[in-house]
Amino acid sequence: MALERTLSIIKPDAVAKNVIGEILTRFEKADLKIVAAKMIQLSQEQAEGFYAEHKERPFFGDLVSFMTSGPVVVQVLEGDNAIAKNRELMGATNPQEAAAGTIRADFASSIDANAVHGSDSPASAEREVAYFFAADEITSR
Ligand code: RTP
Ligand code: MG
Repeated sequence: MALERTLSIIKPDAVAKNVIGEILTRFEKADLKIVAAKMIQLSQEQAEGFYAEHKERPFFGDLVSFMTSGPVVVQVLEGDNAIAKNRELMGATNPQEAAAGTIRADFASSIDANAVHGSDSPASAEREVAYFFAADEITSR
């Protein structure tokens, strides 16, 4: 299995619900290491740039306003198969379709307020990690 890094974001709804620790615990219990982390308030420009691939989608405006509605916690997770493993822990985008025991099944409220983001491929992981973290902000252990 490949040692990978992936970008995770705890979205404003989950921060507001005070479940940052519960979500981070799931990553740690699944043997993903948190090798970088910070809490930030995204600007409109930052959110638009991050989700640029969805620019033409009908939900883009709602997505950007939701992601800027409060602070988020961005982290880099490292481990075997980290990208797919994190997507499994997250569950489906729509919490009503998310498997029992996943982060979105347990903490998301709607398809917009769906608790977490996770990179969906090695190429997006590389872009997204670099979007939020300089190389010297990521530790190795
Ligand atoms: P994410 O990028 O946040 O990890 O979520 P994802 O891969 O599961 O979903 P994606 O297709 O990349 O969509 C990004 C975010 O946009 C919102 N969305 N709304 N109303 C809708 O039909 C719709 N579809 C997507 C969700 O908040 C989703 O997480
Ligand atoms: Mg996505």
